[in-house]
Amino acid sequence: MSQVTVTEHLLLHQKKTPMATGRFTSLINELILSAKIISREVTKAGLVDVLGFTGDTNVQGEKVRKLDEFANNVLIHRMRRSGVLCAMASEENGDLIHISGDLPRGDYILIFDPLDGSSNIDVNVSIGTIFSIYRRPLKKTGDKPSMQEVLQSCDKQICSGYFIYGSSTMMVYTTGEGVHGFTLDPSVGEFLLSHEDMKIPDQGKIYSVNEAYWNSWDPATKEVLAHFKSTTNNLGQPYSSRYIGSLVADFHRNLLYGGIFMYPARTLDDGSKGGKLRLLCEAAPMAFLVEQAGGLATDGTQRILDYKPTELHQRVPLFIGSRNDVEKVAEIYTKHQEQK
Ligand code: P6P
Repeated sequence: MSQVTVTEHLLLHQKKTPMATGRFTSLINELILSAKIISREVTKAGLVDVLGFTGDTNVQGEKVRKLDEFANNVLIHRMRRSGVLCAMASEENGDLIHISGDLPRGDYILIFDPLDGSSNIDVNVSIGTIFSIYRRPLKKTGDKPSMQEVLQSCDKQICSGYFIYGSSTMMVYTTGEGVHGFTLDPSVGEFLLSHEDMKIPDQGKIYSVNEAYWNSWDPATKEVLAHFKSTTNNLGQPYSSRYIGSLVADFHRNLLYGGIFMYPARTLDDGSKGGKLRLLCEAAPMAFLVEQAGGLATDGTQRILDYKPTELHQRVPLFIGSRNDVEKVAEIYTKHQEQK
C-alpha cells in the first residue's frame, strides 16, 4: 500500500474547505509532534523515573501522575507555538490557557485530555491523548477568547481524534469527512494511513462498563445492563464484557469490533447524581468520531453533540458505540421516563 501521511491525507481528502488550509495542517502537525514526544516517554516508562505521582492534585481532584504532567506540559508548550490557536483548555487545568501576546495567534481553539486512562500508566495498559478543535466564533469579544466563545455547542467541532499509546501508537481523527486511522512507523517517525474510512458495526457484541457501581445505578440503568447480559438481546446471547478503564482503549476496540461503552450517571457519596467523564475533552470528541463512523453517542437519551456546555469541566453520562446498542439504551431509558 502506498504510504500516505496525515498531511497528504488531509490535503487529498478534504473538499475545498478552510480545513485544507496550511494553518489547519500545521495545527495537526504540531499535535502529531506532541504525540510522538509523549509516545516516546510512555513507551520507555519503567526505565526512567516517569512513573508514579508528582504529589500534586489536578482540577478534577485527581492525583497527578508524572506522565500526566509531562504530556500536559508537552502539549501546552508545543501548541502555544503552533501560531494558529487563540486558546486551549486541558483536562488538567482549571481555566482556559491563553496564548501570550508575544506568540503568533490564530482562530482555532484546542481542547484536550493529555493522557486519558492515567490510572493505567504504571501497569503498561494502553492510554491515550484525546483532542477536539473548534473555530473561534466570528463575533469576537476581544483579543483573547472569552469562556463563552469556547463553550460552543459540541456539534461545532471541526476536528476531533485521539492518539492511543498501545502495542503500536495510532492516531484516529475526523474532520467530518469520515474517520481515518494512522499507525506510527517508528523507523521513519511518521504516522502512515492504516485504517481508511473506519466504520463501527451497527450491531455490537461487547459492552464496556465498570460494574462496581451497580448499587449506585437507577433501575433504568440496571435494566440496560440486564439487557446486554440476557439471551433476549439482538445477539440472542450475553455480550462479552470488556473493560480496560481507559476510555481511548475501550473506545478503540469497540470502534473496530463493534460494541458499546457506558459510563452511566450514578448516585455519588454526597447524594448528587452525575457522570464522571468530561463533556468537552472526552465525550464530545469521541461522539464526533463515532457518528462519523456510523455509530451513536448519547447521555442515555440525548445526543452528546447536541449539548451546549455551560462550564469547561462539565461531566456527562456517556453511552457510545454501535448504533443498535445505543438505540436500545435510549429505548429502555425512555420507557422508564414515561412510566414516571
Ligand atoms: P472508572 C480514566 O480516568 C477515565 O477518565 C476514562 O479513561 C475511563 O474510561 C474512566 O475514567 C474509568 O473510570 O470509574 O471506571 O475507574
